[in-house]
Formats: sequence, C-alpha cells, structure tokens
Amino acid sequence: MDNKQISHIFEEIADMLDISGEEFFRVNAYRKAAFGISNLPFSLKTIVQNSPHELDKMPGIGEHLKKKIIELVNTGKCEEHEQLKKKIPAGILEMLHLRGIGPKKIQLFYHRLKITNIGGLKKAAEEHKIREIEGMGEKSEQEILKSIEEYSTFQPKRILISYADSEAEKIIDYMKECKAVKKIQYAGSLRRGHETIGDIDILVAAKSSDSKIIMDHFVKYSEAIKTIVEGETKSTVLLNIGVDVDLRIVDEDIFGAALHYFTGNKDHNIKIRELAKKKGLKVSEYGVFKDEKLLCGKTEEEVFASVGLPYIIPELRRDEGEIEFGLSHKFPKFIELSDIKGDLHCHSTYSDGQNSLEKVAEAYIKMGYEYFAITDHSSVMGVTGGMGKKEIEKQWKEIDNLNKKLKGKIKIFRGCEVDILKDGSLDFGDEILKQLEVVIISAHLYHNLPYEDQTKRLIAAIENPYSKILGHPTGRLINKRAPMEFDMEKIISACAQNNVAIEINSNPQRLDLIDKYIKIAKEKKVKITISTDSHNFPQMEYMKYGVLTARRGWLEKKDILNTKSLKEFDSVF
Ligand code: DGT
Ligand code: CA
Ligand code: CA
Ligand code: ZN
Repeated sequence: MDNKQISHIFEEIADMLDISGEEFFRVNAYRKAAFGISNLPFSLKTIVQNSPHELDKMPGIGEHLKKKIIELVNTGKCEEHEQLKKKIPAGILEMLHLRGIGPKKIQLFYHRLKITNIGGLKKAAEEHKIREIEGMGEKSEQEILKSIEEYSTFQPKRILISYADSEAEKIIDYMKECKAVKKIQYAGSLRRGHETIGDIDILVAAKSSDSKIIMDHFVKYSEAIKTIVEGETKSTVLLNIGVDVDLRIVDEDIFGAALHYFTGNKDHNIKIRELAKKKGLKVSEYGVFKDEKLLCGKTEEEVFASVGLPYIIPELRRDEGEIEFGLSHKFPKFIELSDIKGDLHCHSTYSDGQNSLEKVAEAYIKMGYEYFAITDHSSVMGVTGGMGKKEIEKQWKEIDNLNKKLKGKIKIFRGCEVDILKDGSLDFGDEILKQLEVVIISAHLYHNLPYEDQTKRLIAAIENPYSKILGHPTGRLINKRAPMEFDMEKIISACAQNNVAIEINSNPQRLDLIDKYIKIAKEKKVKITISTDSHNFPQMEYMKYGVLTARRGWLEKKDILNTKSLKEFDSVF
C-alpha cells in the first residue's frame, strides 16, 4: 500500500459517501485527506510501521482517518471501503469519470431512472429519458452523450498486432520447453491478422492426463504478472504489457476443430455452424459430429470439407463473403511474404531515418530483396529533417555510386516521400520530380481540413503527372490519431484514372490502407504497394503485417507492384 493507493481509496470513499447522500463534512474530510496524502513527501507505510504517533501531527488527519490509514497499511484493505463497495455498484462509481457528471446527478439518475452504469446512462440519453428529470433537457442529453464518447476514446486500448505477435511467439517458445505439449498455435484475432488485439489465444494439443503439468508450466511464465484463472483445460494470465493470454488444451484428435473455433471470428463460426446444421451435422470446438458421433476434427481442412468448403485462410474469416465465395469457387493463391521482392518506402539519415543509405542497402541485401526505393522526406517536413534541393541531389550521387558498387546485389531507386501541401500541390517542383523514379505523395500536415476540401486536395495531388504512389492514405495512427476525413471512393477512383498506386503502409501503428478499401481498390484495378516506411532495422521486418493486411483484402501476388522482379519492375512506372 503506497501513498498513491491510499489516496485513491480515500477518494473512492469520498465519492461513494457523496453518492449515498452523506453529510458534506464527512465527505470533505476524506477528499481533503486524499489530496493531502497524494502530495506527501514521505511514505505513510514507513511512518505506520516505524513511528505511527507521527500521524497525529498531520493536519487534517483525525483519529478516525488515522485508524483507516493504519488499517490500510496493515491489511491492504479498509472495512468501510469494502462495505461501501457492496452498497454502490462499480458502474455507478465509473460514471463519475464522465465530464460534467458529479455525485448529485448520479443520485438523481439512480433514483429517477434506476441508472447504475454508463451503458444505462447512454441508453437513457439516446431514448430521451433524461429530459423527464426536472432541470434537465435536450441539451443535457447531448452533453451526456458527448462526454461518454470522450471517455470511451480514453479507455484502455487494444494492443497493436506487433506487440501481440512478439509476445505470442515468446510464450509459444516457452511452452515448447514443456515436453507434454504436442502441438501449439496461436488463434483468435492475432491469427486473423486483425490490426489490434484484445487478448492472445493459444491452443495446445496434448494428452488430457498431461494438462496439469502444462498448466503449471504456463502460469509460471516469467512475464505473467498475475494468474486470472487456472483451470484444467483453460487458464488465463495477465502479462506485464497489460494483455491477457488464454491458453486452452485439447486432444490432438480435435485440434483442427478447436483451432477453427478459437480463430473465429464469431460471425464466421456461427455461419459455419448453420451450414453444418443444414447437413445434419454439428460443428463445435470439440469436433464435427453426426448424432453425437465424432466424425472428424484433427485438421481445419477436415472441418471445412465437412460443410462443403475448401480451406479458408484465417485472414478472411469474418463472414464478409468468404463462405459464400468458397461454396462456389476455388480461392486464388493469396499474397505471401516470400512474394515481396523489394521495399518501396524507407528512410535514411538524409531525413529522419536512423541509418546511412549504405547501411539500409546492406540490410535489404541481407533480407534477400532485389531492390528498394529510398524515400526520404521533402523539405516541408522540417521536423523530420526533410531534404532540400541540394541534399536530394547529393543523395542521387550517392545512389549512383552505390548502384555501381552493389551491382548484382541490389538496385536502389531514386525516391522521395514528397509532402502534399495544403492546396494539393507538391513540395518539390517538376524539375526535381521528373528526375525521381519513385514519387510517394503523402499528407503529413493539415489532417483536419473539411471533408470536401480534403478530398479535393488529395485528388489534386494524385493528378500531378509525377505522382506514383499515394502513401499511408488516411494518415491514421491506431489508438492515437483518427484517419483524415475525405471521400475514399473518389480518391481510389482518382488513383485508378491517373495510374497512381496506393500504399499499404505496414507499420503496425498505421496499417493504412485497411481491408475494406483494399477490396475497392482491387475492384477498380488500382495497383497496390506494400511498404514498411522503415526508419531503422527492426522496422524493416514490418513487411509481414502489411502482407497480412493485404491478405485480409483478398490480394494476390499479381495485384502488388513490389512482387515484381527487378527486371519487370524497372518498367512499371
Ligand atoms: P479479440 O480477443 O477481441 O482481439 O478478438 P478474438 O476474435 O480473438 O476474440 P476472443 O479472444 O474473445 O475469442 C476467440 C475466438 O473464439 C473468437 O474469434 C471466436 C471464438 N468465440 C468466442 N466466443 C464465441 C461465441 O460466443 N460464439 C462463437 N461461435 N465463437 C466464439
Ligand atoms: Ca483474442
Ligand atoms: Ca480470448
Ligand atoms: Zn510518411
């Protein structure tokens, strides 16, 4: 129990007393104490343990509060707090986090409309029930909805796929140390390549008699800070990065059925179950059954085949047409990481990258790429050390030299990530642009222009005859910045008309374009590039997330420009 925790509990007691209609001076005593404690220069725990009489000297802490502090330090709990928590549901307390909502209003909502949580409050506001309370009106309802919206955008976030991916790999390696583990695979949103992950799901095949050994091993994982549930076939731990891991153990005979079920998503599963029902079968995480008899379930292929489907890759499983398609078509071969022949968006020390151009080239050689385009920023991006005319000309000389030196190993294309200015013109003039081979046009500034203006601005940039690739089209940063608002369909059409490719930016914080628009781009026959936008070595590995995103958008090798060999690529733009 540190000062911060004690202060927080006092704060909660004050809130709960206030909501229950307690007298002002009692509520206020707790509130003042909470504030005082949070600013103390020494630890209450040390004082209680060594010289509790010192507490008497503290202003604002009477006999009553002194007892509470000692109780908290010694037991980690406080009876009054526990009692109040039983009386006042957590949902009521949570409503206090909403801007403009205090204890008095919460009392009113509770007594008049029996509202006990944010969900209930939202519903009441939407159904215009709030205006039935005297002193409140339409405006109050709008204010409430606005603060709920604000609050929910600051809630704990789902983690980026890259964090979940590396954590899952580590746990899987750790679990493989346990000999009883026969097969292991992650499932859930991570396997589907979803951009953010709620929790990590891991599936193990083993003999049921080994499940205890496996679970014991799992909960001892060194990066697990807490065991949430420990059961025979399912356990959950919380990792230090703040995400849960669910581990399930199943029999090897039904591993495929379980893997299919826990990969989801839920809508896809439901559709598959309905198909099975029509055939007189039952599909579940325990296998494919006919009249209680297990038919199959060892592999996912068997499960799909039992309902008349070919194998559907996890990235498509969202009940967005993949099942209907599979019932009457063969799936094409979708893009794979090994199809990528080069990276078309990366940075060096000429702008905000961490490595020299030569080091970047060496790293891409090691990765087996045939080519890459170096695309440092243009000059408007002052903060990122964007290049002026002199610097880019210097870079061209270095590119020429390196291309001679590295001939046969890799080819470097002259590129630039040229900024789209406010009016849609580009940050370099034609004189420079015409000498570039790969011109990425990106918007880094003016994210909040009105919808129509933003659409016009981007179209103007796309219509520039030198534009080749539209970089990170929406500019979103997952969990941080909303996408720019514009008419995406018009932008995609403009790219089709002007032969401008669209980038799938593989940085896990961007993953921009997303699947829904990738599909539209493919329909309109727009070419796609998958690039890392790397600024350092680890980021060069981000390509796999871009490829997952492309697969979610049904893309094949032929849809993507940087799957072409150097010879073919040389002539695409
Ligand atoms: P997440 O964790 O929010 O990123 O998303 P998922 O898809 O990993 O969801 P999760 O971890 O709750 O569950 C894993 C999979 O288990 C899910 O994709 C489908 C399956 N599943 C979970 N609950 C249900 C359910 O109620 N019905 C069906 N049919 N499947 C479910
Ligand atoms: Ca999950
Ligand atoms: Ca889960
Ligand atoms: Zn950029």
